[in-house]
Amino acid sequence: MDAPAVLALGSNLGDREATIRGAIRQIDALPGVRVLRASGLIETPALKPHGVDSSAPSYLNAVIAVRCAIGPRELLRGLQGIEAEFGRLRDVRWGDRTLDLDIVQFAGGPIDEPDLSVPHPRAWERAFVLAPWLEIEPDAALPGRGTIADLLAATGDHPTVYPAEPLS
Ligand code: A4P
Ligand code: MG
Repeated sequence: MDAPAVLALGSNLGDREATIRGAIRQIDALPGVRVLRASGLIETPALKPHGVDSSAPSYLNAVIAVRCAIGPRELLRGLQGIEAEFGRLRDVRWGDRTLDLDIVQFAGGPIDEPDLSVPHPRAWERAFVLAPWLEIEPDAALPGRGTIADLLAATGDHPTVYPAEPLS
Protein backbone atom coordinates (compact mmCIF):
# COMPACT_ATOMS: atom_id res chain seq x y z
CA MET A 1 0.00 0.00 0.00
CA ASP A 2 1.23 3.53 -0.70
CA ALA A 3 2.93 5.34 2.17
CA PRO A 4 2.54 9.10 2.67
CA ALA A 5 5.77 11.04 3.03
CA VAL A 6 6.85 14.67 3.34
CA LEU A 7 9.93 15.99 1.51
CA ALA A 8 11.82 19.28 1.89
CA LEU A 9 13.56 20.98 -1.02
CA GLY A 10 16.22 23.67 -0.71
CA SER A 11 18.49 25.55 -3.10
CA ASN A 12 20.88 28.46 -2.67
CA LEU A 13 22.97 28.32 -5.86
CA GLY A 14 22.08 28.82 -9.52
CA ASP A 15 18.51 29.38 -10.74
CA ARG A 16 16.96 28.32 -7.46
CA GLU A 17 13.30 28.50 -8.53
CA ALA A 18 13.89 26.55 -11.77
CA THR A 19 15.86 23.93 -9.86
CA ILE A 20 13.09 23.39 -7.31
CA ARG A 21 10.43 23.22 -10.06
CA GLY A 22 12.55 20.74 -12.03
CA ALA A 23 13.21 18.64 -8.94
CA ILE A 24 9.49 18.37 -8.16
CA ARG A 25 8.85 17.14 -11.72
CA GLN A 26 11.63 14.58 -11.38
CA ILE A 27 10.42 13.38 -7.99
CA ASP A 28 6.97 12.84 -9.53
CA ALA A 29 8.68 10.86 -12.31
CA LEU A 30 10.45 8.49 -9.88
CA PRO A 31 8.93 5.00 -10.22
CA GLY A 32 6.45 4.46 -7.39
CA VAL A 33 6.40 8.10 -6.26
CA ARG A 34 3.56 10.57 -6.81
CA VAL A 35 3.61 14.24 -5.78
CA LEU A 36 0.26 15.17 -4.17
CA ARG A 37 0.74 18.77 -3.01
CA ALA A 38 3.43 21.43 -3.06
CA SER A 39 3.82 24.47 -0.81
CA GLY A 40 4.77 27.89 -2.05
CA LEU A 41 8.38 29.06 -1.98
CA ILE A 42 9.96 30.88 0.94
CA GLU A 43 13.31 32.69 1.06
CA THR A 44 15.54 32.53 4.13
CA PRO A 45 19.18 33.31 4.97
CA ALA A 46 21.58 30.34 4.93
CA LEU A 47 21.83 28.44 8.19
CA LYS A 48 25.38 27.15 8.73
CA PRO A 49 26.64 24.97 11.60
CA HIS A 50 27.82 28.15 13.38
CA GLY A 51 24.54 30.01 12.86
CA VAL A 52 22.84 32.17 10.25
CA ASP A 53 25.30 33.36 7.58
CA SER A 54 23.97 36.48 5.85
CA SER A 55 27.04 36.61 3.59
CA ALA A 56 26.12 33.26 1.97
CA PRO A 57 23.53 33.17 -0.83
CA SER A 58 20.01 32.89 0.59
CA TYR A 59 17.89 29.79 0.17
CA LEU A 60 14.61 29.07 -1.50
CA ASN A 61 12.79 26.27 0.28
CA ALA A 62 9.58 24.35 -0.32
CA VAL A 63 7.89 21.24 1.06
CA ILE A 64 5.91 18.62 -0.86
CA ALA A 65 3.57 15.80 0.17
CA VAL A 66 4.06 12.56 -1.76
CA ARG A 67 2.80 8.99 -1.77
CA CYS A 68 5.32 6.20 -2.17
CA ALA A 69 4.96 2.62 -3.34
CA ILE A 70 8.70 2.28 -2.60
CA GLY A 71 10.44 2.21 0.77
CA PRO A 72 12.33 5.08 2.41
CA ARG A 73 15.82 3.84 1.45
CA GLU A 74 14.86 3.46 -2.19
CA LEU A 75 13.28 6.92 -2.03
CA LEU A 76 16.53 8.37 -0.58
CA ARG A 77 18.52 6.79 -3.43
CA GLY A 78 16.14 8.33 -5.97
CA LEU A 79 16.39 11.76 -4.32
CA GLN A 80 20.20 11.58 -4.26
CA GLY A 81 20.17 10.76 -7.97
CA ILE A 82 18.09 13.87 -8.63
CA GLU A 83 20.43 16.00 -6.46
CA ALA A 84 23.36 14.75 -8.55
CA GLU A 85 21.56 15.55 -11.82
CA PHE A 86 21.19 19.14 -10.66
CA GLY A 87 24.91 19.39 -10.09
CA ARG A 88 24.90 18.97 -6.34
CA LEU A 89 28.41 18.70 -4.89
CA ARG A 90 28.74 17.04 -1.51
CA ASP A 91 31.79 18.47 0.23
CA VAL A 92 31.14 20.89 3.07
CA ARG A 93 28.45 20.04 5.61
CA TRP A 94 25.60 22.53 5.22
CA GLY A 95 27.63 24.02 2.38
CA ASP A 96 26.03 26.05 -0.40
CA ARG A 97 24.19 23.77 -2.82
CA THR A 98 22.18 23.78 -6.02
CA LEU A 99 19.73 21.29 -4.53
CA ASP A 100 19.11 19.57 -1.20
CA LEU A 101 16.34 16.99 -0.91
CA ASP A 102 15.46 15.71 2.57
CA ILE A 103 12.94 13.14 3.75
CA VAL A 104 11.16 15.00 6.55
CA GLN A 105 8.65 12.30 7.42
CA PHE A 106 7.80 8.82 6.13
CA ALA A 107 4.78 6.76 7.20
CA GLY A 108 5.55 4.06 9.74
CA GLY A 109 7.98 4.01 12.59
CA PRO A 110 11.04 6.19 13.00
CA ILE A 111 14.24 5.23 11.17
CA ASP A 112 17.55 5.74 12.92
CA GLU A 113 20.43 4.54 10.77
CA PRO A 114 23.79 6.10 9.91
CA ASP A 115 22.62 7.24 6.47
CA LEU A 116 18.92 7.79 7.14
CA SER A 117 17.13 9.44 10.07
CA VAL A 118 13.37 9.90 9.78
CA PRO A 119 11.74 12.12 10.89
CA HIS A 120 14.53 14.46 9.80
CA PRO A 121 16.33 15.21 13.08
CA ARG A 122 16.40 19.00 12.59
CA ALA A 123 13.00 19.58 10.97
CA TRP A 124 11.32 20.39 14.30
CA GLU A 125 13.40 23.54 14.86
CA ARG A 126 13.55 24.88 11.30
CA ALA A 127 11.02 27.48 10.23
CA PHE A 128 12.14 26.98 6.61
CA VAL A 129 10.74 23.42 6.84
CA LEU A 130 7.82 23.99 9.23
CA ALA A 131 6.26 27.04 7.53
CA PRO A 132 5.90 25.51 4.04
CA TRP A 133 4.86 22.18 5.59
CA LEU A 134 2.12 23.89 7.63
CA GLU A 135 0.79 25.39 4.41
CA ILE A 136 0.07 21.96 2.87
CA GLU A 137 -0.61 19.89 6.04
CA PRO A 138 -1.99 22.23 8.72
CA ASP A 139 -2.71 19.38 11.18
CA ALA A 140 0.66 17.61 10.92
CA ALA A 141 2.73 16.78 13.98
CA LEU A 142 6.19 15.40 14.71
CA PRO A 143 5.96 12.48 17.16
CA GLY A 144 7.41 13.44 20.53
CA ARG A 145 7.81 17.08 19.48
CA GLY A 146 4.28 18.41 18.98
CA THR A 147 2.22 19.93 16.22
CA ILE A 148 4.12 21.69 13.50
CA ALA A 149 1.96 24.77 14.15
CA ASP A 150 3.24 24.94 17.76
CA LEU A 151 6.80 24.12 16.70
CA LEU A 152 6.77 26.89 14.09
CA ALA A 153 5.43 29.39 16.64
CA ALA A 154 8.23 28.37 19.02
CA THR A 155 10.90 29.24 16.43
CA GLY A 156 9.69 32.86 16.46
CA ASP A 157 10.66 33.02 12.77
CA HIS A 158 8.44 34.29 9.97
CA PRO A 159 10.02 33.19 6.69
CA THR A 160 9.55 35.58 3.77
CA VAL A 161 7.20 34.39 1.05
CA TYR A 162 8.97 34.34 -2.32
CA PRO A 163 6.55 35.47 -5.02
CA ALA A 164 6.16 32.79 -7.70
CA GLU A 165 3.56 30.89 -9.69
CA PRO A 166 2.27 27.80 -7.82
CA LEU A 167 4.78 24.93 -7.86
CA SER A 168 2.21 22.32 -8.90
N1 A4P B 1 20.39 11.57 5.70
C1 A4P B 1 20.02 11.12 6.92
N2 A4P B 1 18.72 11.32 7.11
C2 A4P B 1 18.23 11.89 5.97
C3 A4P B 1 16.93 12.31 5.58
N3 A4P B 1 15.87 12.20 6.40
N4 A4P B 1 16.79 12.87 4.34
C4 A4P B 1 21.77 11.48 5.22
C5 A4P B 1 17.86 13.00 3.52
N5 A4P B 1 19.14 12.60 3.85
C6 A4P B 1 19.30 12.05 5.07
O1 A4P B 1 23.14 14.87 3.67
C7 A4P B 1 24.08 14.09 4.39
C8 A4P B 1 23.53 12.68 4.57
O2 A4P B 1 22.35 12.75 5.35
C9 A4P B 1 23.08 11.99 3.31
O3 A4P B 1 24.11 11.28 2.71
C10 A4P B 1 21.98 11.05 3.79
O4 A4P B 1 22.39 9.71 3.79
P1 A4P B 1 23.62 15.80 2.53
O5 A4P B 1 22.40 16.27 1.81
O6 A4P B 1 24.69 15.10 1.76
O7 A4P B 1 24.40 16.93 3.31
P2 A4P B 1 23.79 18.15 4.07
O8 A4P B 1 22.41 18.41 3.59
O9 A4P B 1 24.79 19.25 4.03
O10 A4P B 1 23.78 17.59 5.53
P3 A4P B 1 22.61 17.59 6.52
O11 A4P B 1 23.22 17.43 7.87
O12 A4P B 1 21.54 16.64 6.10
O13 A4P B 1 22.07 19.06 6.37
P4 A4P B 1 20.61 19.51 6.57
O14 A4P B 1 20.23 19.33 7.99
O15 A4P B 1 19.77 18.95 5.50
O16 A4P B 1 20.78 21.06 6.36
N6 A4P B 1 19.59 26.99 5.42
C11 A4P B 1 18.45 27.38 4.84
N7 A4P B 1 18.02 28.66 4.97
N8 A4P B 1 17.70 26.49 4.11
C12 A4P B 1 18.08 25.17 3.97
O17 A4P B 1 17.38 24.39 3.30
N9 A4P B 1 19.68 23.45 4.53
C13 A4P B 1 20.77 23.01 5.16
C14 A4P B 1 21.13 21.58 5.13
C15 A4P B 1 21.60 23.94 5.93
N10 A4P B 1 21.13 25.31 5.94
C16 A4P B 1 20.01 25.68 5.33
C17 A4P B 1 19.27 24.72 4.60
MG1 MG C 1 20.43 17.00 2.90
